[in-house]
Amino acid sequence: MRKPLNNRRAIGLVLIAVTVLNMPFLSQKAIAADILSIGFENASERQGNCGTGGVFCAAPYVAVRQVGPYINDASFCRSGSWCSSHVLAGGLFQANMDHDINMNSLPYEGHYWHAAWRFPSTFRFQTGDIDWKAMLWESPQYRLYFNFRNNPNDKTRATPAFCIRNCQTAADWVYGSGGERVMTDDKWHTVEVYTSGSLLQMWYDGVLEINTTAANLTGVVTEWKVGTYQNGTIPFNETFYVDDIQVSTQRIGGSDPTSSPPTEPSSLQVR
Ligand SMILES: [Ca+2]
Repeated sequence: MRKPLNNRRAIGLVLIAVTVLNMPFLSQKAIAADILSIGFENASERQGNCGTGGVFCAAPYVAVRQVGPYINDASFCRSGSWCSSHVLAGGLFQANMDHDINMNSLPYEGHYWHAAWRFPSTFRFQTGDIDWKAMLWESPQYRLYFNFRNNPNDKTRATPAFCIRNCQTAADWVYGSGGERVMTDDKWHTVEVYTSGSLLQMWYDGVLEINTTAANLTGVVTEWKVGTYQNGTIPFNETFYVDDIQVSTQRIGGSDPTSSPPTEPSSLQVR
């Protein structure tokens, strides 16, 4: 026969509920980043004055080619009211459209790198090159890529992939455990990368998909590019969207496109 709740049990259950509801993994949106945060919410962020303490993003970070116009629509953007569109002109070759951020020689070690993309249903990856570089880290020694490596036979699909060393051989690449997926679902998707020496981790939509200690992420980052950097040809006029470009010493989080309900902890007991 089930015993009625006494006061202590009731208080315990309330405390557990409050704790679970406040857990960061329930957050749909990215939380604050302590080094860099570009949510495009004000003119300063849209113009590139995006760092803290005037240290970062002092140089213009706008793309090699056109970025924009900026979108002002809270029902569409991932955070706040504003996000960035990247307009690709059909037929363009090597359309490099990045938020090109001066990181002022920030060390790789101990940093989380985050951004969100949205590809509308009409979007198609470029032709002639499967690698659509979504994040690039430039350092005096090398450049590293996070790519949406697309399917040459289906330009709606791609696999999140990371070049962990010098990007010259297949062994330099690691792939998200979720494998190839449809990218053109018109939903926001987040990528968060943690770099520290040999350790590289990548969360896609809040799920840890790459977790390797075979990386070589030492030294400093002079430039960090977010958006697209590619060698192929754009098939036709099209647009994709970016929001919440962030760098932090703490996990940023976010669980697009839908927040999963938490799994009930099995070890908790009400005493
Ligand atoms: Ca925003």
